[in-house]
Amino acid sequence: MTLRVWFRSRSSHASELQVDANFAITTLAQIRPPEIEKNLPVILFPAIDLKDGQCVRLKLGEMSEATVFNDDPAAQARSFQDKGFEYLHVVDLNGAFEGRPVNAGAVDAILAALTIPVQLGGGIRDLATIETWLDKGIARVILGTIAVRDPALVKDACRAFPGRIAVGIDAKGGQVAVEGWAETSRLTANELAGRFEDAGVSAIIYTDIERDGILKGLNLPATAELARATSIPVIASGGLASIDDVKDLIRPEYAMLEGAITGRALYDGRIDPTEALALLKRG
Ligand code: AMZ
Repeated sequence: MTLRVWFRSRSSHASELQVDANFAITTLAQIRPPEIEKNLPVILFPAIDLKDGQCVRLKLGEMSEATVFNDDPAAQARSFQDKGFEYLHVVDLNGAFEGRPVNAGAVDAILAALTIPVQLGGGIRDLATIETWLDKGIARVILGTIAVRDPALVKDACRAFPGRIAVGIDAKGGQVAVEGWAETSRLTANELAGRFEDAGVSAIIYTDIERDGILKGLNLPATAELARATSIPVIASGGLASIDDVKDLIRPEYAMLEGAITGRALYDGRIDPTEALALLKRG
């Protein structure tokens, strides 16, 4: 049995899907009808970055520059959900540096405390770890280093877990950084994204490292440039500083973006969640 359906993509693209008898979903073709670009919801993802079991924010990805905002990640996650956020972004920072999950206990506690979906990155480097997290209830995993080192693994994961694999592309000086951003590859963001065209990656989270954690404002022009170069929905990350960034997200030229990550500005109280979420709902 083959069932073909159309779905509204959060990106600037719609995709024709084929759902086979095993309910595996394969993208058959991608088109860009401009009329569906309007009025799609923009997701604001509150971020929980975990270091040594605590919720922290770093500056420019430096572990030595950590500010602890909460020592109870599950309570922090619950508070974001209670404020109306609909999707949580979690990073296991120790995991990203060590190449394996380190803050699994804190992630388990977050999952137990929430009903909203959670995306998780940091130290997820093989299929077994991907499967473990998805079985535990992570909505989608974010693959960073492995997307540079072993793109075939990302493609295998997309086939095995349709709709549940995102790629994290973190760029510094135009080059993609890996291993907790301690190393820089020779790839540009566009080159890396190009490797996954038609692979079934559900989203790219694009971080401008040179803005991350220092409230410099989102780099929306560069994020939009990446979004125009790929059919994969793109999420903006790094530097979101104020409600003005949120307002920019609903400008027509950025309508193709799936959403944005907010970290320090939220913890600092520079953004009022109710105001931000109301703006995005109207947009
Ligand atoms: O802040 C950092 N130094 C950092 C960070 N936030 N290093 C990696 N990461 C995040 C990426 C992505 O979500 O933005 O970790 C994830 C990638 O981890 P890995 O282990 O797949 O490279």
